[in-house]
Amino acid sequence: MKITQIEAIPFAIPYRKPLKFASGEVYAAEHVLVRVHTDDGVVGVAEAPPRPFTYGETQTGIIAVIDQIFAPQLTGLSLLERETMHARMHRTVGNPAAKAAIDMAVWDALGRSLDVGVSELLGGYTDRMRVSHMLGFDEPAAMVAEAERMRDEYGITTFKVKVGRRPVSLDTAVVRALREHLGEGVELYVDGNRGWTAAESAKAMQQMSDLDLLFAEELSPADDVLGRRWLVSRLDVPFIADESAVTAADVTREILGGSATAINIKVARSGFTLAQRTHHLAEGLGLELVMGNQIDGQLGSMCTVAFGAAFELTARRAGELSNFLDMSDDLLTEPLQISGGELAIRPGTGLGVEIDPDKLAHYRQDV
Ligand code: MUC
Ligand code: MG
Repeated sequence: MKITQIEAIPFAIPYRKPLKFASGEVYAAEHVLVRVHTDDGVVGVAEAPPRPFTYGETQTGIIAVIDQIFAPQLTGLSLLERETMHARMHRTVGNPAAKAAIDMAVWDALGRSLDVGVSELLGGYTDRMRVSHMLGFDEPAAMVAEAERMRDEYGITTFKVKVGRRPVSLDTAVVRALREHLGEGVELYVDGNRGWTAAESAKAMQQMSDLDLLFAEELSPADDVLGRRWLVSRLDVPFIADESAVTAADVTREILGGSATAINIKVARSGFTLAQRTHHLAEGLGLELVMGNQIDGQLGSMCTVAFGAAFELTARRAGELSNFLDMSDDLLTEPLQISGGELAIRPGTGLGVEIDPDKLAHYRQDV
């Protein structure tokens, strides 16, 4: 179970329609496929989605940090020495998606080596999650039509609505239209990606106070410390910290400082090992958890559901697992299927998915 090689392979798959939100927009999945090889011939896989507008990582930077720093540090370690791996990677600040993809590929390789599923290895609570679909910026009618299609085709009844535009009425009109067209039976929450000030956020939440929102996420910047604390203290729904709470230490700071009351776990930026730490901390603090989406492809979405299904606290809420549906293609031999509003983990060992060599050859950018 010794690591012999770590590969970082760039690939690009276009989106059928871009996803737009307050801090950026994504037109193509320009991700990095990470493969961890062992001396037993096992290969673990995961994908790293660079999000320069949130974490400062780029596709080229992820490949460079893996090739030049992490691969030499980790080659030769056993798959079981995960704390040693993290101690070594921790010497380099930042680079969350690069570290996370290595961590998840190691867990996949470990599951394959032990002949067990990763989700069972992590916690094994259940085998599926309800799905929440993230709706990017558009006109109200287009966002309603997308939500209706997701409900009718896939049975999805939870929607995260991107907000943070100015004036705030652009977004509050969308949320109102969604509630009016979809009715009381759906769950709606909003994510501002820091686009509004605290005062704008309070105004928007006031305008939507009759719309029965489940959560509000990262409406204003956490760096606006007093404003954010003021905002969170006056809301009557949990306020989710997403990009402001990447590590367990960030979670502690944001929660104890009164700047959030719930947490978004994204395995794309924490991997399974650090996500476990955040999960356990949140459980101890009595916080709501939502499994988030870093605009993941199918491999990343499988990683998210594998972690989310492993614990009662993360399986309780719908996970953001469906944005791969907007991609024109993917790398897996068997595409993920959402049905009845749910996504299930795959039976089998590791993550239970395989990379299609022809698709990888077609989409990889380094040959
Ligand atoms: C979110 O929850 O903020 C968009 C980019 C990213 O990294 O995450 C999102 C979704
Ligand atoms: Mg978010």
